[in-house]
Amino acid sequence: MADQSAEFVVVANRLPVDLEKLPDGTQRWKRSPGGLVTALEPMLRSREGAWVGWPGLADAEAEPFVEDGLTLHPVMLTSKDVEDYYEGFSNGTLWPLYHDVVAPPAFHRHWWQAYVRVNKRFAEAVAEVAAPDATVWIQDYQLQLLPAELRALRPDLRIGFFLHIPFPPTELYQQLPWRKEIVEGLLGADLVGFHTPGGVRNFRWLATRFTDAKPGARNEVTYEGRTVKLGAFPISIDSAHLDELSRSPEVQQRAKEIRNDLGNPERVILGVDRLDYTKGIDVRLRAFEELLEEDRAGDTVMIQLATPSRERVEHYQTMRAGIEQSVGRINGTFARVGHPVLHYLHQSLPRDELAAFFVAADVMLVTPLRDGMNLVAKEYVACRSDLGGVLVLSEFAGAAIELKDSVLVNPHDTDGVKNALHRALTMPADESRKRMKALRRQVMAYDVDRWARSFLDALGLPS
Ligand code: ADQ
Repeated sequence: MADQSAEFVVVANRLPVDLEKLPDGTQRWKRSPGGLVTALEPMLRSREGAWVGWPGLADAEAEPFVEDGLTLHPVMLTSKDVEDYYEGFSNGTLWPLYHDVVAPPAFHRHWWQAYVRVNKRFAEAVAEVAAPDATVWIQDYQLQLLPAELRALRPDLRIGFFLHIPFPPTELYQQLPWRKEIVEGLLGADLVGFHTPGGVRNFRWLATRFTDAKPGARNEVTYEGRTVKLGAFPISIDSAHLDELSRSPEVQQRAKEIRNDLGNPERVILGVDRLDYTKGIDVRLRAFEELLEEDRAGDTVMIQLATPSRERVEHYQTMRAGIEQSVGRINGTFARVGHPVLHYLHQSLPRDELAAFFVAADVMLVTPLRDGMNLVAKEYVACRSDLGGVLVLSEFAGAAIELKDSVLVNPHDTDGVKNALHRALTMPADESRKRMKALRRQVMAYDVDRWARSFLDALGLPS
Protein backbone atom coordinates (compact mmCIF):
# COMPACT_ATOMS: atom_id res chain seq x y z
CA MET A 1 0.00 0.00 0.00
CA ALA A 2 1.54 3.29 -1.01
CA ASP A 3 -1.49 5.51 -1.10
CA GLN A 4 -0.84 8.09 1.63
CA SER A 5 -3.72 6.90 3.80
CA ALA A 6 -2.22 6.25 7.26
CA GLU A 7 -3.23 8.87 9.83
CA PHE A 8 -0.65 7.65 12.35
CA VAL A 9 2.72 6.21 11.34
CA VAL A 10 5.37 4.67 13.58
CA VAL A 11 8.86 4.43 12.11
CA ALA A 12 11.61 2.33 13.63
CA ASN A 13 14.73 0.62 12.34
CA ARG A 14 12.89 -2.69 12.72
CA LEU A 15 9.37 -3.73 11.85
CA PRO A 16 7.48 -5.65 14.55
CA VAL A 17 7.64 -8.68 12.21
CA ASP A 18 10.70 -10.48 10.84
CA LEU A 19 11.11 -11.69 7.30
CA GLU A 20 12.69 -15.14 7.26
CA LYS A 21 14.23 -17.06 4.41
CA LEU A 22 13.40 -20.78 4.44
CA PRO A 23 15.82 -23.45 3.18
CA ASP A 24 13.77 -23.88 -0.01
CA GLY A 25 14.39 -20.21 -0.83
CA THR A 26 10.86 -18.98 -0.05
CA GLN A 27 10.21 -16.22 2.50
CA ARG A 28 7.77 -16.00 5.39
CA TRP A 29 6.81 -13.44 8.02
CA LYS A 30 7.26 -14.11 11.72
CA ARG A 31 5.97 -11.96 14.58
CA SER A 32 8.62 -10.47 16.84
CA PRO A 33 6.82 -9.16 19.90
CA GLY A 34 8.33 -6.27 21.85
CA GLY A 35 7.25 -3.72 24.43
CA LEU A 36 6.91 -0.93 21.92
CA VAL A 37 4.55 -2.83 19.63
CA THR A 38 2.38 -3.89 22.54
CA ALA A 39 2.07 -0.29 23.68
CA LEU A 40 1.40 1.19 20.28
CA GLU A 41 -0.64 -1.54 18.63
CA PRO A 42 -4.09 -0.47 19.88
CA MET A 43 -3.46 3.13 18.80
CA LEU A 44 -2.13 2.04 15.43
CA ARG A 45 -4.98 -0.35 14.69
CA SER A 46 -7.75 2.02 15.74
CA ARG A 47 -6.32 4.69 13.44
CA GLU A 48 -5.60 2.54 10.38
CA GLY A 49 -1.98 3.17 11.20
CA ALA A 50 1.21 2.07 9.53
CA TRP A 51 4.56 0.84 10.81
CA VAL A 52 7.57 1.52 8.60
CA GLY A 53 10.81 -0.39 9.23
CA TRP A 54 13.36 -2.95 8.09
CA PRO A 55 12.16 -6.57 8.38
CA GLY A 56 15.59 -7.85 9.43
CA LEU A 57 16.62 -9.70 6.25
CA ALA A 58 19.23 -8.19 3.92
CA ASP A 59 19.14 -8.32 0.11
CA ALA A 60 15.49 -9.38 0.04
CA GLU A 61 12.36 -7.92 -1.41
CA ALA A 62 8.99 -7.61 0.29
CA GLU A 63 5.74 -5.80 -0.37
CA PRO A 64 3.74 -3.85 2.22
CA PHE A 65 0.82 -5.75 3.70
CA VAL A 66 -2.08 -5.08 6.03
CA GLU A 67 -2.62 -7.17 9.13
CA ASP A 68 -5.61 -6.53 11.40
CA GLY A 69 -5.94 -2.92 10.31
CA LEU A 70 -2.21 -2.18 10.65
CA THR A 71 -0.12 -1.62 7.52
CA LEU A 72 3.38 -3.06 7.73
CA HIS A 73 5.58 -1.21 5.29
CA PRO A 74 9.05 -2.72 4.78
CA VAL A 75 12.13 -0.63 3.97
CA MET A 76 14.72 -2.94 2.46
CA LEU A 77 18.46 -2.90 3.19
CA THR A 78 21.28 -4.48 1.22
CA SER A 79 24.01 -6.35 3.09
CA LYS A 80 26.26 -3.33 2.47
CA ASP A 81 23.63 -1.09 4.13
CA VAL A 82 23.49 -3.45 7.09
CA GLU A 83 27.27 -3.42 7.37
CA ASP A 84 27.73 0.35 7.07
CA TYR A 85 24.49 1.97 8.28
CA TYR A 86 23.44 -0.54 10.97
CA GLU A 87 26.52 -2.35 12.28
CA GLY A 88 28.78 0.55 11.30
CA PHE A 89 27.40 4.01 11.94
CA SER A 90 24.52 3.04 14.25
CA ASN A 91 26.29 0.46 16.39
CA GLY A 92 29.98 1.25 15.86
CA THR A 93 29.76 5.07 16.02
CA LEU A 94 26.56 6.31 17.67
CA TRP A 95 25.99 3.51 20.21
CA PRO A 96 29.38 3.86 21.99
CA LEU A 97 29.45 7.66 21.57
CA TYR A 98 26.00 8.09 23.13
CA HIS A 99 26.90 5.69 25.98
CA ASP A 100 29.63 7.97 27.32
CA VAL A 101 32.30 6.39 25.07
CA VAL A 102 32.57 3.35 27.37
CA ALA A 103 34.01 1.79 24.19
CA PRO A 104 35.79 3.96 21.61
CA PRO A 105 33.47 5.05 18.77
CA ALA A 106 34.81 4.66 15.22
CA PHE A 107 34.30 7.49 12.75
CA HIS A 108 34.23 6.38 9.11
CA ARG A 109 33.00 8.51 6.24
CA HIS A 110 31.59 5.59 4.28
CA TRP A 111 29.52 4.59 7.36
CA TRP A 112 28.16 8.11 7.57
CA GLN A 113 27.30 8.11 3.86
CA ALA A 114 25.34 4.88 4.32
CA TYR A 115 23.51 6.41 7.32
CA VAL A 116 22.47 9.40 5.17
CA ARG A 117 21.42 7.15 2.31
CA VAL A 118 19.29 4.85 4.47
CA ASN A 119 17.66 7.72 6.37
CA LYS A 120 16.63 9.22 3.02
CA ARG A 121 15.18 5.88 1.96
CA PHE A 122 13.10 5.77 5.13
CA ALA A 123 11.90 9.34 4.45
CA GLU A 124 10.66 8.34 0.99
CA ALA A 125 8.85 5.31 2.41
CA VAL A 126 7.09 7.33 5.12
CA ALA A 127 6.16 10.06 2.64
CA GLU A 128 4.42 7.37 0.57
CA VAL A 129 2.26 5.99 3.37
CA ALA A 130 1.39 9.02 5.54
CA ALA A 131 -1.99 10.67 4.92
CA PRO A 132 -2.14 14.48 4.55
CA ASP A 133 -1.46 16.09 7.96
CA ALA A 134 -0.80 12.68 9.53
CA THR A 135 1.19 12.20 12.73
CA VAL A 136 4.51 10.37 12.45
CA TRP A 137 6.44 9.01 15.41
CA ILE A 138 10.09 8.17 14.68
CA GLN A 139 11.99 5.88 17.04
CA ASP A 140 15.64 5.91 18.00
CA TYR A 141 19.22 6.65 17.11
CA GLN A 142 19.33 4.84 13.76
CA LEU A 143 16.95 7.46 12.29
CA GLN A 144 18.10 10.83 13.58
CA LEU A 145 18.25 12.43 10.13
CA LEU A 146 14.74 11.30 9.30
CA PRO A 147 12.78 14.16 10.92
CA ALA A 148 14.40 16.80 8.67
CA GLU A 149 14.47 14.57 5.57
CA LEU A 150 10.79 13.85 6.00
CA ARG A 151 9.85 17.46 6.67
CA ALA A 152 11.56 18.44 3.41
CA LEU A 153 9.38 15.96 1.50
CA ARG A 154 6.18 16.40 3.50
CA PRO A 155 5.94 19.72 5.40
CA ASP A 156 2.28 18.93 6.25
CA LEU A 157 3.18 16.14 8.69
CA ARG A 158 3.33 16.37 12.46
CA ILE A 159 6.61 14.70 13.41
CA GLY A 160 7.70 13.31 16.78
CA PHE A 161 11.06 11.70 17.56
CA PHE A 162 12.00 9.64 20.60
CA LEU A 163 15.55 8.60 21.51
CA HIS A 164 15.72 5.29 23.40
CA ILE A 165 19.38 5.63 24.39
CA PRO A 166 21.04 8.42 26.41
CA PHE A 167 21.80 11.71 24.70
CA PRO A 168 25.45 12.21 25.68
CA PRO A 169 27.16 15.06 27.51
CA THR A 170 27.95 17.90 25.12
CA GLU A 171 31.74 17.51 25.24
CA LEU A 172 31.47 13.89 24.12
CA TYR A 173 28.86 14.60 21.45
CA GLN A 174 31.16 17.21 19.97
CA GLN A 175 33.61 14.49 18.90
CA LEU A 176 31.19 13.53 16.14
CA PRO A 177 32.38 14.89 12.78
CA TRP A 178 28.72 15.11 11.66
CA ARG A 179 27.42 16.69 14.88
CA LYS A 180 25.75 19.64 13.13
CA GLU A 181 23.96 17.46 10.57
CA ILE A 182 22.50 15.19 13.24
CA VAL A 183 21.24 18.05 15.40
CA GLU A 184 19.69 19.61 12.30
CA GLY A 185 18.13 16.25 11.45
CA LEU A 186 16.46 16.05 14.86
CA LEU A 187 15.29 19.67 14.69
CA GLY A 188 13.10 18.63 11.76
CA ALA A 189 10.71 17.19 14.39
CA ASP A 190 7.96 19.10 16.22
CA LEU A 191 8.77 17.22 19.42
CA VAL A 192 12.05 15.54 20.39
CA GLY A 193 11.75 13.22 23.39
CA PHE A 194 14.43 11.78 25.67
CA HIS A 195 14.30 9.49 28.71
CA THR A 196 15.73 12.08 31.11
CA PRO A 197 15.89 15.86 31.67
CA GLY A 198 19.69 15.55 31.24
CA GLY A 199 19.19 14.50 27.63
CA VAL A 200 16.91 17.48 27.03
CA ARG A 201 19.50 19.87 28.49
CA ASN A 202 22.38 18.44 26.46
CA PHE A 203 20.44 18.57 23.21
CA ARG A 204 19.11 22.07 23.80
CA TRP A 205 22.60 23.41 24.44
CA LEU A 206 23.99 21.76 21.30
CA ALA A 207 21.08 22.92 19.13
CA THR A 208 21.69 26.56 20.05
CA ARG A 209 25.47 26.15 19.75
CA PHE A 210 25.73 24.36 16.39
CA THR A 211 22.66 25.50 14.46
CA ASP A 212 20.59 28.65 14.09
CA ALA A 213 18.12 27.41 16.72
CA LYS A 214 17.30 30.01 19.39
CA PRO A 215 16.26 29.19 22.94
CA GLY A 216 12.50 29.62 23.33
CA ALA A 217 10.31 29.04 26.36
CA ARG A 218 11.45 26.34 28.80
CA ASN A 219 12.00 23.06 26.90
CA GLU A 220 11.56 24.70 23.53
CA VAL A 221 13.74 26.08 20.79
CA THR A 222 12.75 28.00 17.69
CA TYR A 223 14.27 26.86 14.44
CA GLU A 224 13.53 27.98 10.88
CA GLY A 225 10.40 29.80 12.05
CA ARG A 226 8.99 26.76 13.91
CA THR A 227 8.83 25.82 17.56
CA VAL A 228 10.53 22.54 18.40
CA LYS A 229 9.42 21.11 21.73
CA LEU A 230 11.82 19.05 23.83
CA GLY A 231 10.79 16.79 26.69
CA ALA A 232 11.70 13.95 29.06
CA PHE A 233 9.44 10.89 28.72
CA PRO A 234 10.84 7.98 30.75
CA ILE A 235 9.75 4.77 29.02
CA SER A 236 8.25 1.90 30.98
CA ILE A 237 6.86 -1.64 30.62
CA ASP A 238 3.50 -3.36 30.41
CA SER A 239 3.48 -3.54 34.23
CA ALA A 240 0.00 -4.97 34.78
CA HIS A 241 0.54 -7.79 32.31
CA LEU A 242 3.88 -8.78 33.84
CA ASP A 243 2.44 -8.55 37.35
CA GLU A 244 -0.35 -10.90 36.35
CA LEU A 245 1.99 -13.30 34.57
CA SER A 246 4.32 -13.49 37.57
CA ARG A 247 1.41 -14.31 39.92
CA SER A 248 0.23 -17.24 37.80
CA PRO A 249 0.55 -20.68 39.42
CA GLU A 250 2.72 -21.88 36.52
CA VAL A 251 5.28 -19.12 36.95
CA GLN A 252 5.29 -19.46 40.75
CA GLN A 253 5.81 -23.22 40.43
CA ARG A 254 8.58 -22.74 37.86
CA ALA A 255 10.34 -20.27 40.19
CA LYS A 256 10.39 -22.95 42.91
CA GLU A 257 11.78 -25.47 40.42
CA ILE A 258 14.55 -23.08 39.43
CA ARG A 259 15.62 -22.67 43.07
CA ASN A 260 15.41 -26.40 43.51
CA ASP A 261 17.55 -27.01 40.42
CA LEU A 262 20.13 -24.63 41.86
CA GLY A 263 20.32 -26.80 45.00
CA ASN A 264 18.09 -24.54 47.14
CA PRO A 265 20.77 -22.03 48.09
CA GLU A 266 19.90 -19.41 50.72
CA ARG A 267 20.28 -16.57 48.23
CA VAL A 268 19.98 -16.26 44.46
CA ILE A 269 21.49 -13.31 42.56
CA LEU A 270 20.25 -12.58 39.02
CA GLY A 271 21.52 -10.54 36.07
CA VAL A 272 19.48 -10.25 32.83
CA ASP A 273 20.81 -8.31 29.86
CA ARG A 274 21.33 -8.11 26.19
CA LEU A 275 25.01 -9.10 25.92
CA ASP A 276 26.33 -5.56 25.52
CA TYR A 277 29.45 -3.82 26.86
CA THR A 278 27.34 -0.97 28.21
CA LYS A 279 25.50 -3.29 30.62
CA GLY A 280 28.41 -3.74 33.07
CA ILE A 281 28.17 -7.54 33.23
CA ASP A 282 31.91 -7.69 33.95
CA VAL A 283 31.43 -5.25 36.85
CA ARG A 284 28.96 -7.50 38.65
CA LEU A 285 30.97 -10.67 37.99
CA ARG A 286 34.00 -9.00 39.57
CA ALA A 287 31.97 -7.89 42.61
CA PHE A 288 30.58 -11.41 43.08
CA GLU A 289 34.01 -13.00 42.62
CA GLU A 290 35.55 -10.72 45.25
CA LEU A 291 32.75 -11.46 47.71
CA LEU A 292 33.46 -15.17 47.21
CA GLU A 293 37.19 -14.60 47.69
CA GLU A 294 36.52 -12.71 50.91
CA ASP A 295 34.17 -15.45 52.03
CA ARG A 296 31.33 -12.94 52.40
CA ALA A 297 28.92 -14.37 49.81
CA GLY A 298 27.34 -16.96 52.13
CA ASP A 299 25.30 -19.74 50.55
CA THR A 300 24.64 -17.86 47.31
CA VAL A 301 24.30 -18.79 43.65
CA MET A 302 24.38 -16.27 40.83
CA ILE A 303 22.63 -16.56 37.45
CA GLN A 304 23.51 -14.40 34.46
CA LEU A 305 21.11 -14.54 31.51
CA ALA A 306 22.47 -12.84 28.41
CA THR A 307 20.60 -12.51 25.12
CA PRO A 308 22.90 -12.84 22.12
CA SER A 309 23.32 -9.44 20.50
CA ARG A 310 25.18 -7.79 17.59
CA GLU A 311 27.34 -10.86 17.21
CA ARG A 312 29.04 -9.66 14.04
CA VAL A 313 30.43 -6.51 15.66
CA GLU A 314 34.01 -7.10 16.80
CA HIS A 315 33.77 -5.34 20.15
CA TYR A 316 30.89 -7.64 21.09
CA GLN A 317 32.91 -10.73 20.27
CA THR A 318 35.81 -9.60 22.49
CA MET A 319 33.46 -8.72 25.33
CA ARG A 320 31.69 -12.08 25.13
CA ALA A 321 35.02 -13.91 25.27
CA GLY A 322 36.02 -11.89 28.36
CA ILE A 323 32.77 -12.64 30.18
CA GLU A 324 32.88 -16.34 29.37
CA GLN A 325 36.47 -16.47 30.64
CA SER A 326 35.40 -14.88 33.95
CA VAL A 327 32.53 -17.33 34.30
CA GLY A 328 34.95 -20.23 33.80
CA ARG A 329 37.45 -18.79 36.28
CA ILE A 330 34.86 -18.14 38.98
CA ASN A 331 33.35 -21.61 38.74
CA GLY A 332 36.82 -23.15 38.40
CA THR A 333 37.78 -21.63 41.73
CA PHE A 334 34.58 -21.77 43.79
CA ALA A 335 32.26 -24.50 42.44
CA ARG A 336 31.90 -28.03 43.73
CA VAL A 337 31.00 -30.97 41.53
CA GLY A 338 27.31 -30.62 40.69
CA HIS A 339 27.15 -27.15 42.32
CA PRO A 340 28.31 -24.26 40.16
CA VAL A 341 28.29 -20.89 42.00
CA LEU A 342 27.59 -19.08 38.75
CA HIS A 343 25.19 -20.12 35.98
CA TYR A 344 25.57 -18.36 32.64
CA LEU A 345 22.99 -18.77 29.88
CA HIS A 346 23.77 -17.12 26.55
CA GLN A 347 20.17 -17.52 25.44
CA SER A 348 17.00 -15.56 24.92
CA LEU A 349 14.20 -16.90 27.12
CA PRO A 350 10.42 -16.79 26.67
CA ARG A 351 8.55 -14.19 28.77
CA ASP A 352 7.04 -16.64 31.28
CA GLU A 353 10.39 -18.31 31.90
CA LEU A 354 12.02 -14.91 32.41
CA ALA A 355 9.26 -13.95 34.87
CA ALA A 356 9.99 -17.16 36.82
CA PHE A 357 13.66 -16.16 37.12
CA PHE A 358 12.62 -12.73 38.42
CA VAL A 359 10.34 -14.39 41.00
CA ALA A 360 13.14 -16.76 42.02
CA ALA A 361 15.82 -14.09 42.56
CA ASP A 362 16.56 -12.53 45.95
CA VAL A 363 18.86 -9.90 44.49
CA MET A 364 18.60 -8.37 41.03
CA LEU A 365 21.90 -6.86 39.88
CA VAL A 366 21.53 -4.15 37.21
CA THR A 367 24.88 -2.44 36.77
CA PRO A 368 25.14 -0.70 33.39
CA LEU A 369 27.94 1.82 32.88
CA ARG A 370 25.37 3.80 30.92
CA ASP A 371 21.78 2.96 29.93
CA GLY A 372 18.98 5.07 28.45
CA MET A 373 16.41 3.59 30.82
CA ASN A 374 16.85 -0.18 31.52
CA LEU A 375 13.58 -2.05 31.37
CA VAL A 376 14.92 -5.10 33.21
CA ALA A 377 14.98 -3.16 36.50
CA LYS A 378 11.30 -2.29 36.06
CA GLU A 379 10.39 -5.83 34.99
CA TYR A 380 11.92 -7.26 38.16
CA VAL A 381 9.86 -4.89 40.30
CA ALA A 382 6.65 -5.71 38.39
CA CYS A 383 7.23 -9.42 39.11
CA ARG A 384 7.55 -8.94 42.88
CA SER A 385 3.99 -8.62 44.14
CA ASP A 386 5.23 -10.64 47.15
CA LEU A 387 7.40 -7.60 48.04
CA GLY A 388 10.38 -9.94 48.14
CA GLY A 389 13.75 -9.24 46.56
CA VAL A 390 16.21 -6.36 46.45
CA LEU A 391 17.06 -4.31 43.36
CA VAL A 392 20.67 -3.12 43.06
CA LEU A 393 20.73 -0.48 40.34
CA SER A 394 23.38 1.62 38.62
CA GLU A 395 23.16 5.38 39.04
CA PHE A 396 24.00 5.56 35.34
CA ALA A 397 20.76 3.93 34.18
CA GLY A 398 17.91 6.30 33.31
CA ALA A 399 15.73 4.15 35.60
CA ALA A 400 17.69 5.37 38.64
CA ILE A 401 15.81 8.69 38.52
CA GLU A 402 12.49 6.96 39.19
CA LEU A 403 13.64 3.90 41.16
CA LYS A 404 15.20 5.76 44.07
CA ASP A 405 14.27 3.05 46.57
CA SER A 406 16.64 0.57 44.97
CA VAL A 407 20.18 0.18 46.31
CA LEU A 408 21.97 2.62 44.00
CA VAL A 409 25.56 1.96 42.97
CA ASN A 410 28.33 3.55 40.94
CA PRO A 411 29.36 0.75 38.55
CA HIS A 412 32.87 2.19 38.23
CA ASP A 413 33.45 1.63 41.95
CA THR A 414 34.09 -2.10 42.42
CA ASP A 415 34.23 -1.86 46.23
CA GLY A 416 30.98 0.12 46.19
CA VAL A 417 29.22 -2.51 44.04
CA LYS A 418 30.62 -5.32 46.17
CA ASN A 419 29.47 -3.71 49.41
CA ALA A 420 26.05 -2.90 47.95
CA LEU A 421 25.72 -6.53 46.84
CA HIS A 422 26.64 -7.69 50.34
CA ARG A 423 24.15 -5.26 51.81
CA ALA A 424 21.43 -6.53 49.49
CA LEU A 425 22.22 -10.16 50.37
CA THR A 426 21.93 -9.43 54.08
CA MET A 427 19.18 -6.79 54.10
CA PRO A 428 16.57 -7.24 56.86
CA ALA A 429 13.18 -8.26 55.42
CA ASP A 430 11.31 -5.23 56.80
CA GLU A 431 13.69 -2.85 54.99
CA SER A 432 13.61 -4.73 51.69
CA ARG A 433 9.80 -4.99 51.77
CA LYS A 434 9.48 -1.27 52.40
CA ARG A 435 11.77 -0.52 49.48
CA MET A 436 10.00 -2.92 47.13
CA LYS A 437 6.63 -1.46 48.04
CA ALA A 438 7.81 2.03 47.10
CA LEU A 439 9.37 0.75 43.85
CA ARG A 440 6.14 -1.00 42.91
CA ARG A 441 4.10 2.14 43.49
CA GLN A 442 6.22 3.80 40.82
CA VAL A 443 6.42 0.94 38.29
CA MET A 444 2.77 -0.12 38.48
CA ALA A 445 1.50 3.45 38.03
CA TYR A 446 3.84 4.60 35.24
CA ASP A 447 3.50 1.92 32.59
CA VAL A 448 4.29 1.93 28.89
CA ASP A 449 0.79 3.11 27.93
CA ARG A 450 1.24 6.16 30.09
CA TRP A 451 4.62 6.78 28.44
CA ALA A 452 3.17 6.59 24.92
CA ARG A 453 0.15 8.67 25.87
CA SER A 454 2.25 11.42 27.44
CA PHE A 455 4.50 11.65 24.38
CA LEU A 456 1.58 11.70 21.95
CA ASP A 457 -0.29 14.27 24.08
CA ALA A 458 2.75 16.52 23.94
CA LEU A 459 2.91 15.99 20.19
CA GLY A 460 -0.75 16.88 19.92
CA LEU A 461 -2.21 13.58 18.70
CA PRO A 462 -5.81 13.46 19.96
CA SER A 463 -6.68 10.32 22.02
P1 ADQ B 1 18.09 -2.47 25.63
O1 ADQ B 1 19.47 -1.96 25.61
O2 ADQ B 1 17.82 -3.68 24.85
O3 ADQ B 1 17.04 -1.32 25.21
P2 ADQ B 1 16.56 -2.94 28.19
O4 ADQ B 1 15.81 -1.69 28.42
O5 ADQ B 1 17.09 -3.54 29.45
O6 ADQ B 1 17.80 -2.75 27.23
O7 ADQ B 1 15.61 -3.98 27.50
C1 ADQ B 1 16.03 -5.29 27.26
C2 ADQ B 1 14.81 -6.19 27.07
O8 ADQ B 1 15.26 -7.49 26.66
C3 ADQ B 1 14.03 -6.39 28.35
O9 ADQ B 1 12.66 -6.38 28.07
C4 ADQ B 1 14.49 -7.77 28.85
O10 ADQ B 1 13.52 -8.49 29.60
C5 ADQ B 1 14.78 -8.49 27.55
N1 ADQ B 1 15.82 -9.50 27.78
C6 ADQ B 1 17.10 -9.31 28.18
N2 ADQ B 1 17.75 -10.48 28.30
C7 ADQ B 1 16.87 -11.44 27.98
C8 ADQ B 1 16.94 -12.88 27.90
N3 ADQ B 1 18.07 -13.57 28.17
N4 ADQ B 1 15.83 -13.53 27.52
C9 ADQ B 1 14.69 -12.86 27.22
N5 ADQ B 1 14.57 -11.53 27.28
C10 ADQ B 1 15.64 -10.82 27.65
C11 ADQ B 1 17.16 0.06 24.76
C12 ADQ B 1 17.95 0.97 25.67
C13 ADQ B 1 17.40 0.93 27.08
C14 ADQ B 1 15.91 1.31 27.06
C15 ADQ B 1 15.16 0.50 26.01
C16 ADQ B 1 13.74 1.03 25.82
O11 ADQ B 1 19.33 0.60 25.66
O12 ADQ B 1 18.11 1.82 27.94
O13 ADQ B 1 15.36 1.04 28.34
O14 ADQ B 1 15.80 0.55 24.75
O15 ADQ B 1 13.73 2.39 25.52
